[in-house]
Amino acid sequence: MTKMADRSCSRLSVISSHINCCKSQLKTSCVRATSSFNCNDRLVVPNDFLTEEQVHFYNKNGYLVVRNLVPADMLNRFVERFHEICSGDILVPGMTVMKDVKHVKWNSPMSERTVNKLQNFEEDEVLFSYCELPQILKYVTCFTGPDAKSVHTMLINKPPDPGTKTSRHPLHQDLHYFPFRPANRIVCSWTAMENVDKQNGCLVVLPGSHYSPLLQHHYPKWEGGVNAMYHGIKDCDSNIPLLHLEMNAGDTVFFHPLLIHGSGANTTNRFRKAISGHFASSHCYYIDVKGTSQENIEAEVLEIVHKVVGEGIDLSFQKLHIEGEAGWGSHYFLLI
Ligand SMILES: O=C(O)CCC(=O)C(=O)O
Repeated sequence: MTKMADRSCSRLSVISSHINCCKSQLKTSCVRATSSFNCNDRLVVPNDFLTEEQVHFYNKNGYLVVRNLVPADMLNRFVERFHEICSGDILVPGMTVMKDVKHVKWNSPMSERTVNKLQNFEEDEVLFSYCELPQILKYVTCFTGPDAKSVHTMLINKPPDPGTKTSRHPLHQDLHYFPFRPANRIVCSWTAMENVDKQNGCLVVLPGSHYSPLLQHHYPKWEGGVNAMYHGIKDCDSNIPLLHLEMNAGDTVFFHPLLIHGSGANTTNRFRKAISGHFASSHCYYIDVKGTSQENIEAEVLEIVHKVVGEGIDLSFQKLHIEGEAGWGSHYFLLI
């Protein structure tokens, strides 16, 4: 707990160095949301950056692919950093390193073949530079508005699947994981770190599904097992017309948090890496998820965090997002 408290203090001081306020601003945000922020029913914030065609496409489909947005030298640096982290040379405070469920069972050591996700890399300056890229933020702010903040970060690795199909990611909506609203002011930016196609498990999306409500999620009953926190939409129709987003390294997709998406198994002997960030307007406000479909993810997150920091600590789903305790969520205002 002392270590955790130390880490929380250091995270908070990093946060203070990015911003002058945090919790108080978030807590008052719902007031400002109604008074000064009146385009929450729009999917795109009025701007003079996106073309009419791009606005129309995002409104209709809930995503927008921008080709060749992140340069190869940056992607190479991210890959290198991933290797440094897997080899244990670098420890990033607050970051969770996840192994594929089969490697958790087999107790395999950390490596590029076993680690499937780095989560919350805000305190790693190399990886976090992704979230600060002007060309990413230029698009992000078309959806969040100018006061964008980073709320979640991931580097997702999909090593060749050895036949267990555990490299699949079930169809889901990202809003399931977020206890704040409005959904229209949240966006994910997902950049392919290498060429991604149907064979190595590119993203699949259901165009237009961002008009659905937030659906009930649970763990799919997959024979080989499912990765921790990989909830999928309950009773999802297996015949829905999914679209494979085949992309080249550096291409980036921006998508709405209600868009139904996931990814298939990597059936090749290549890797499939992507780096992503979720951003939200600092006018977003927290909601109480009690009695909603998000109750199960709240319970699971709190159980995991309590195991790490001990019982008896006053935690809430919202507080974890504010303070980033135990590596879950963080708020770094980007003030652009
Ligand atoms: O990169 C992928 O395969 C899917 C990632 C994703 O949808 C997520 O982590 O929420």
